[in-house]
Amino acid sequence: PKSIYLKDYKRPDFLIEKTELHFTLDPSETLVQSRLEIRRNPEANTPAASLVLHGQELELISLSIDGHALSSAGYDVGPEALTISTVPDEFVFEAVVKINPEGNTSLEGLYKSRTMYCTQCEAEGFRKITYYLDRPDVMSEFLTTIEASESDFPVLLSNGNLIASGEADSGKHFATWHDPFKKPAYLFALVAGTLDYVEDTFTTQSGRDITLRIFVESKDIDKCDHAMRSLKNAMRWDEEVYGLEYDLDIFMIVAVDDFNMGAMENKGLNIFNTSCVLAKPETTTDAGFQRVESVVAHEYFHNWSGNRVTCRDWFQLSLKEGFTVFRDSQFSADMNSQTVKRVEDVSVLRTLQFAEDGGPMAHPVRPPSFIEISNFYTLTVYEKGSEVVGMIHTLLGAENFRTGSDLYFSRHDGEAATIEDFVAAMEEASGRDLAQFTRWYSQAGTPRVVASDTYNEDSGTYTLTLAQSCPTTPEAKAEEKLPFHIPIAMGLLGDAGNLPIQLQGQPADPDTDDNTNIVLELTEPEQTFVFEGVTEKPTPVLLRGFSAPVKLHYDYSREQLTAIMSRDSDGFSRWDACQKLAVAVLEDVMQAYRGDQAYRVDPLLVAAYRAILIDTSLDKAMVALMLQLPTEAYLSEIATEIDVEAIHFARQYVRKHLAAALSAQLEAVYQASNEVVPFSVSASAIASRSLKNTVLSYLICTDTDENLQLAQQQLANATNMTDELSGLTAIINSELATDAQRKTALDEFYQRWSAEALVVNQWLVAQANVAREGGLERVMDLIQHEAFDIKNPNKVRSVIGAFCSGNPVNFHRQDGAGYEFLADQILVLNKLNPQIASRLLTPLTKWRKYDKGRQTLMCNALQRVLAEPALSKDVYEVVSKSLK
Ligand code: B3K
Ligand code: ZN
Repeated sequence: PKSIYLKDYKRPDFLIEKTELHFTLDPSETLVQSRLEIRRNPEANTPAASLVLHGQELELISLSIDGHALSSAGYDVGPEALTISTVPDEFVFEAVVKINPEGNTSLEGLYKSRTMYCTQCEAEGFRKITYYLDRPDVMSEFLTTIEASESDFPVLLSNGNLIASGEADSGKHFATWHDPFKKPAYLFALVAGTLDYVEDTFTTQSGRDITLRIFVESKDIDKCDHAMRSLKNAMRWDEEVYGLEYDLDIFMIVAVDDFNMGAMENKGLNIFNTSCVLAKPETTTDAGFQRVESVVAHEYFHNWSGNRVTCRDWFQLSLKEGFTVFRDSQFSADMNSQTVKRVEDVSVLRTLQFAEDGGPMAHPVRPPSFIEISNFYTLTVYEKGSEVVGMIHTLLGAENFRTGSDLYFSRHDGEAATIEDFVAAMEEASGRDLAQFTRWYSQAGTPRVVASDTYNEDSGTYTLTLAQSCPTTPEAKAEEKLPFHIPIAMGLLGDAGNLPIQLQGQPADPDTDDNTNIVLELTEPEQTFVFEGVTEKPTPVLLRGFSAPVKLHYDYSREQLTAIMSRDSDGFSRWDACQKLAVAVLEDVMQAYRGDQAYRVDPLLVAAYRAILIDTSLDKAMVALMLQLPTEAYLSEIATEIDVEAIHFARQYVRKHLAAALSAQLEAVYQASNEVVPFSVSASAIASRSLKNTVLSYLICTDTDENLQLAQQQLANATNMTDELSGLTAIINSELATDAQRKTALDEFYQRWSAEALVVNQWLVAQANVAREGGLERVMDLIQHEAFDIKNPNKVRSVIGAFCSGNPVNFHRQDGAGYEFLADQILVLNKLNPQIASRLLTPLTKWRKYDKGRQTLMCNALQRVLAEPALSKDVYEVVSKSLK
């Protein structure tokens, strides 16, 4: 397999003005007739170019140009393309091909999920439907007719507006959809099935009525309310915050069970993984509700950031994804809690994206090359891409950012744009030069910023020095990297609270009433900032709100951290200080574990936790977040060499210690928050459950009968899935519970919920994550369970994915059996579903961070995968790059 490079980008030789498709659906022999109005692209300036159309796994039936059938001498068909060497400057191309949806286990192109047909075309799936210029800079108007059995597939959907429907021959019917907006083929969608729907309407700011429909299998019709509410909130929010209005007369969402990712923003016809659309209190956790809200919004926001303005090529993926993640994060923060959302996003970024940035698949937000684009739907392109947009927002301010966004959308509406176009609009709107800033798009790796300071009491000056560097990543050595433009939001903390800030050489800004916060701009390798009028030795609070995706080091004392934790004005910084303190305490225990010394849990942490447990004025969500110790995954990310056992031991030890030392306070909080109130997904109701269940997870560590009973009662009496699943999780992780008690809890839960696939998935995850000994054997049993299906990505993620990334002590067991298990599963999935196989590889790619023994075992597993003769591009790229 060969790499494709951004630097080789060329405009398309041909454009497709109009696309007409006719589908005759059949499980194994679907007929696709296409009629394409094609003309040479004047901008390509390639007057003699042959017509080369993408096409994969298609059975060609016939071809014609301007109504004349082509004989086989007139074209050449390869496994990935159809070439016609001589064509006129403008012509009508027609093709008939046959495809096999039921045999399509890759879930890319047209496939069957349970009883329905559906499609997934991004990035390059349309070429598995018919011959086409399957690239995002070829945008066309689509007219789609679907023909199928009326009794089996009463609902026939595609993009745009329904313009005709009726009877066809032999018990069939048809529907014709027209999408007036030009779009690339990756936004094409088709759905056929027996589906129910809920309907609502939305009146846009300009007074147009939009029909909203969510299509689901009838058994799920009671789980659509939250998605509908979220959709309407997102539509209103995008009008208010970005001035963007919906354009078609109808907006549809379809829920499908077999789906490679969360959802897909096809124009006017979003297709969703059931896990990202269905929700009701009895079956869905609070995290699930929030995921539905954010994914519904994300896909809706793509209508502008992605569809109306799309990407010129797949290297620009973050243009739509980074921006849209930024937009959905802003939305979720507005709907719920700013600080909680920020803490959640930063946790994901620092745990998972930083790990990606430090591993063999590290790539810039705009990758310079790829073998398989599906491998680049990454945390870097999405989450770091969103952080980069967020930094532009911070540097420009909300108002200029909005002006820039308006300019970007008006200037590029109906076009396929680049990241340069986006940055240029932001520069023009604000008058700021973002040239250096764009290095965030081209240099990979997480920059490191080291802060040091001095305080001069006599002159009242405080001097802060910031030095930046960036580690070596596959595309560039550390010494070749140029300095980043890094916005560092910060403040100074004194004994009684935040101190006023006066930067030397900068007049005080009369417009701001908050003079305790400033954004420093670090652009040099090293820079010094002098603050004046500082009346006491301050503690710097750096990177408030996590203003840049960097690793910032400052040598805080533990007392300084507790001061920030209790007194800083920024909620994110208070949480972050708490994490840092917890990391320090955990590292003490890890060191003692390795050195065979006595364990000590710094009483400062116990005191800090006690203080937040008894302070009823605090936001419960923040208390819950602060009480959660850094995860094993985060501790692994920040470690130079990952000591799997020490990390697990330390975390367990500190949890038990805290649970014992704070048992009275924990019990009091549990009782106080275990009130019976009508269910709601308001931020405050979620906060309350989050605190209660965090506390329960501590109480269960005390190994007392009473607390085990507490968990059993919670499981038995729960009226929502958040409480029910927390009860179950507590029991199956309890050291005190007997095997029989654990089994009963699991069996009863399964009996209760076996008909609800999404609940069963959570039941699988809960088991895959149990850290007690024997995890691998339990997971091997689970993949034999009737509830498991290797062809369903949600099941694969719930068992294999959850185990390999969420259960480090068992996955990384010393004998390497966890690695061999994963390699076995990857080899099976490589044939069935390459995208899922490739995603599952992630934990093995991090082998360099483990001890020598594990390194060898992990590499052996990777080598065994690499030796497979029929390796998909997806898996080949990740394995070969990881072993390099
Ligand atoms: N754009 C899709 C992702 C498609 C992934 C293709 N392998 C979902 C999203 O980001 O909204
Ligand atoms: Zn997206």
